[in-house]
Amino acid sequence: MRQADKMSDRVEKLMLDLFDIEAVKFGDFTLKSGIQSPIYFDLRVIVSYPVIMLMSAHHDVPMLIRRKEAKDYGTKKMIEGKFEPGSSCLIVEDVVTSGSSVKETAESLESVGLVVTDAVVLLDREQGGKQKLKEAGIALQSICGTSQLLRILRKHEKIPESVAEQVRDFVRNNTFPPSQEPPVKKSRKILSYRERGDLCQHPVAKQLFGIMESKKSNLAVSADLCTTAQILKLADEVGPHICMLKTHVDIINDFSAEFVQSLTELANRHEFLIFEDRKFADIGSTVQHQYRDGLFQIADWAHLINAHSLPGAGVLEGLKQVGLGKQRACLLIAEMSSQGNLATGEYTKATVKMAEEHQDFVVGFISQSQLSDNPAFIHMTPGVQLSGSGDGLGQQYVSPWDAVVTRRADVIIVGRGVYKDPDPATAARSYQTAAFQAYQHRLTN
Ligand code: 5BU
Repeated sequence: MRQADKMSDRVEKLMLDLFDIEAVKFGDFTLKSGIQSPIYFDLRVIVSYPVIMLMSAHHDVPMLIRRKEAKDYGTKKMIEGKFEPGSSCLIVEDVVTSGSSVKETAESLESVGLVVTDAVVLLDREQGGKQKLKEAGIALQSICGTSQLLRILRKHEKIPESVAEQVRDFVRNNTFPPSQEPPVKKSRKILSYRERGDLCQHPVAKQLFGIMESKKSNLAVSADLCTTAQILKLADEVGPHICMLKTHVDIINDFSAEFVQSLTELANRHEFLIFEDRKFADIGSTVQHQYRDGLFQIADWAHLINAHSLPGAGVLEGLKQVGLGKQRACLLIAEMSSQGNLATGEYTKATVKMAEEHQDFVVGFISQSQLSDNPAFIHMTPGVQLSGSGDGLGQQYVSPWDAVVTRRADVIIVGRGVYKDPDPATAARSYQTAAFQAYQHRLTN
């Protein structure tokens, strides 16, 4: 027997069962909306029907439950169950009429960072819900619709033709009209930095989102200078305008423990994090030493470091063993700003996957575009300048607006645009304003 025939036989059997247990009733019913209906579905009885109840156990996927109202005691959660922000969630409903209940459920799920693109429903009353949900970007699959149900019940002479006709008339006259708007691709609500900070597990990511929100800054300045005095002077000047200072510690001529201490004091005073752009790219055992030991002892002072995914997951395992105990975090380099770089396509995709598998340590990406829907991941984009398109050595620049609005960066990283300016504090303020206004534009559009 063909697969499709088997399926339709099972649907037929299920519909007859639902009729027999009175989950589908015919008569004169007042619906929640106040409308009089000749057909009524009461699928609460299927708690004794294991088909739906066992879906998640049968497929071994975690199940979440949405409360109608947040309980007013305990955790006050609308969504019960364990999940990672950014995970996809399939909505399973019993009956769909106008689609508004599925839409509300999708909105609750999205407000906690879950991604909703599909819903399945046992019975579609065929009153416009499918179209409404399509407009909202949710594809609805139903096991059976009213018209098929009526055909099955008529075939088995469970109801007279007059009742079937009455129901068909009712559906025809009570279909929710599709909206006048042309279908648009669903745009998910953009969460604020504060909301994303609340969703993060890692303390460094939480702290960074908190600083970005309270200082109104999504600007990181790259202090690519070669003396400690120059770096400390710059950090003090731009400190009020930045959420993060990025260093290249191996270009400093006079590195010392005192420098680290002074930089840490400035970071505390001005409230910014320190990111050492070390780009670890060796086997786990070697990067462990590079991170912990040597002249720089990076793990002792840098809140954040970054790594190439090129060596495979071992690079993260090695760094993690040093950094996790110190509550440090890592960014993976998924894309680069330089002309002709090879971090593209499958390499970038594999990097995102690696980050997803190491969320206890990896808090985001150095990238040129948004690569993950997971709101806990921070995307940082270098190669940003207000004027200038390149540096003659492969660097390629985009504007703060392009980086944040078009490419969906969370943080812009600016080096020469700030520290080469005769007045770095004013330059930093300009970049801060441009990038934060771009973020606010994204939030409201
Ligand atoms: P610039 O002066 O704004 O061009 O400095 C950019 C900084 O970001 C510099 O420290 C680079 O090492 C760093 N960077 C980058 O420019 N592009 C990349 O793809 C990565 C890092 Br990864």
